[in-house]
Amino acid sequence: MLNKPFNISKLTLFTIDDLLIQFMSGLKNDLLLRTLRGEQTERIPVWMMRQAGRYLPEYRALREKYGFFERVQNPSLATEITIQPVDLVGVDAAILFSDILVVPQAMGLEVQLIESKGPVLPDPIKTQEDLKRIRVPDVHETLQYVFDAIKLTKQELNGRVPLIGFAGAPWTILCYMVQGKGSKTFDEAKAFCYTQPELAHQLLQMITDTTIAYLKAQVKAGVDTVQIFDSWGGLLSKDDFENISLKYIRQIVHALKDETLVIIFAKGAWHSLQSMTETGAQGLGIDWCIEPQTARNFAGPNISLQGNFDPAKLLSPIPVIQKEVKQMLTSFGKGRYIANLGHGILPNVPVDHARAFVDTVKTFNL
Ligand code: 1CP
Repeated sequence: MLNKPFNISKLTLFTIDDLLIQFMSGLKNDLLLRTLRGEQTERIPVWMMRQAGRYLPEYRALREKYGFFERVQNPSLATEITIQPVDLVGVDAAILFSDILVVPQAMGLEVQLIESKGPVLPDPIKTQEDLKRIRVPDVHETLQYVFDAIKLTKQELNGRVPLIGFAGAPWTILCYMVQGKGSKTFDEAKAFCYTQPELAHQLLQMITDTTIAYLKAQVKAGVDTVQIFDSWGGLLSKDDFENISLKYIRQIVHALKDETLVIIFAKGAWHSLQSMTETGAQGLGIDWCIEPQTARNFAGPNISLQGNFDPAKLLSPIPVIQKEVKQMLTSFGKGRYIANLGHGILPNVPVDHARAFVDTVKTFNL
């Protein structure tokens, strides 16, 4: 009788078990974590990739005053930006405001963020000689500001929602370290892997070792789960993805498996969803170019899928967003599903459209 669900508010149904788990984890809303563990939840959790960013006027105001890395390296600014979408849009998880490029920076490469141009690394890696300029750093010496930001954010969140930590996948980090800037094709990074494979694997291993230490320290500082962003995984063929990307992601998931829950998001790498599931990760991000049912068939039943709303569709009128979101939720079906976009939110999305996305998920009954 005690374990019958009962109403606490109009929206939520809790069982005594749910309440006990939530009490033990110190989180008032742990929908995301329970979904990753494959447990039943009263509704689908929702967050948005790049939710802390330029579509929010409150973020743009801080952007006027402080440089990008100033915002990233100052724990109280990073905390404020991390929490903005929780307060303003009502997402079920916070993701630490930082960037995947703090890793090459910590390894010894200069990284600049140039207004309207994106990231620039003026001295990229091209030769064996260049490799001598970088190292696997002590993450506490180089990235302590991230761990301080995590501790402060956890304090300020005060258990409202889980905090997601993250890092780039080694292949995606190599893309920037070799190409030196953003690119549609990352042709120089690919050529580097194809013409100097030994060097490429040395570099990928150094990035992997750094990332493992970095993510372990994020977990120790308090993040509740981590996401590995392989934004450029989809530029590789299935075989190359296995050899250049997944091999290293596997090492990372393996190193973290007893410490936290892991989500892999390899944009465009639909062909490898099954292999990614076999890494032991608990979540798989997917983009809008694969249908939910096809992704589920590839991934099997034992992993949570996350995605896959086309970010550009948030520019549609609100009633269209509501209709399309409901259609997406229906296609994914019940259980092991986290609502999200298929890539980062665009800077020109009106805040009330982002809120409509989140609210439609939160009020949806399957
Ligand atoms: O204010 C600004 O103009 C800076 C824009 C910006 C922001 C808000 C950059 C520069 N990074 C970030 C934050 C960021 N980056 C987060 C914060 C947490 C969140 O809200 O999600 C995260 C998770 C990232 C991760 C990131 N950085 C990725 C992987 C995710 C993705 O979108 O594919 C990548 C590829 C980067 C590199 C990067 N940093 C910034 C930009 C504009 C880019 C992309 C450049 C390119 O297109 O190649």
